[in-house]
Amino acid sequence: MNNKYTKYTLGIAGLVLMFALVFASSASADNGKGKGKGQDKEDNERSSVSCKIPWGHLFAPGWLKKNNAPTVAADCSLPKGIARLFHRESNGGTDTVAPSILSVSARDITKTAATIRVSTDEKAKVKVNYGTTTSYGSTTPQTSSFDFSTSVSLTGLSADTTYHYDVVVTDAAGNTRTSSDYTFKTKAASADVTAPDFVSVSVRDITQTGATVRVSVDEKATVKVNYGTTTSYGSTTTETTDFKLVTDVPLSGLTVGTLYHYNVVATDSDGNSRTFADSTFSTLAGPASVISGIGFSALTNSGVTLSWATDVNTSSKIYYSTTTPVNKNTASVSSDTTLKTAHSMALSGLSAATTYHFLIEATTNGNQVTTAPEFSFTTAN
Ligand SMILES: [Ca+2]
Ligand SMILES: [Ca+2]
Repeated sequence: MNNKYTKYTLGIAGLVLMFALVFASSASADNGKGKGKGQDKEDNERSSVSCKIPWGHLFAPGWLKKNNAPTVAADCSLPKGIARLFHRESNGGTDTVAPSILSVSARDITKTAATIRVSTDEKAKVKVNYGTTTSYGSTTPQTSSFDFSTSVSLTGLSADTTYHYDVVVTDAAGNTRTSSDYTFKTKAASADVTAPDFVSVSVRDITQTGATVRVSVDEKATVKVNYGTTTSYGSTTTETTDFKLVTDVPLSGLTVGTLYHYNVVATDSDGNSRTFADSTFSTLAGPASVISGIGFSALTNSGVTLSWATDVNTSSKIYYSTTTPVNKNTASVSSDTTLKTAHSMALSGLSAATTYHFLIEATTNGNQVTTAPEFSFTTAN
């Protein structure tokens, strides 16, 4: 047999034997309550053991219990699961070991912000000290939950600047460790000073109470829409958060059958903004009303009461004049803005023995206007 192969086989056999011994030892420790003199001696020896102890031991929770208070060098990096066992089950259940910091990195670095990612070997809360020198000067609030991996955002930074930072990790038992100093550099102020230009702006999917504004720009941008019934607008959509070439902005809660003014503001990722000129669209009108049952009563030499019905609630106007046909632009007008279906309106101050022509106009809350055919009456002598 090849000599090397023999050695290899023996090595494997030795490892298997070691594991067998380790697990047998942990099993007996779990079952046995008492300890002999020799056992105390072994505890003392093991209590100064470092993370360089044979790694097989670390996989046996019973061994950790049995050896009561083994210490691991503070900067020992242990696999997460093992570290958890170690920290919980050492020292008679009291955790006196600060979390080890497995990794620290700065990512998502922009001109004014960065995210510090911290990984620890046990769950920890994290805070970050940072500043332009190793004296730092700023500290984030400690994170609120204990985690193996934690991200901390730094904001309000200056562009093109080197920042120093360290991280402070604290476990649930209050053990704290502070990392060494790290640095990152924020991005330089951008050379892009050109606002996005509009390729097209259109309104689609118009309903009685809503519409969608589609904005197409020549570079990726966020968008918001100012809108209202006048060029003063009065309402503004929440600015979108995705930088896109084409963005649909839905408008809702609009009034039926109403002309709306709007403009669009597009902003690129460097904060350059451009506003599209004022435009308009009208929401769809609701169904028109039907006017019926026109009659008059209380006819005197100076007045009359007109009555009629509409099939849906409407406001109303009566246009009247002594000439025919009645011209809405020049006729006298009497208005009732109350929305209702049964209408009655008194006209007064009329001339005696005079024929008046009138038009009844009904307007729904959807701004659909219906005008009844022209009728007339003659006041008394
Ligand atoms: Ca700990
Ligand atoms: Ca730009």
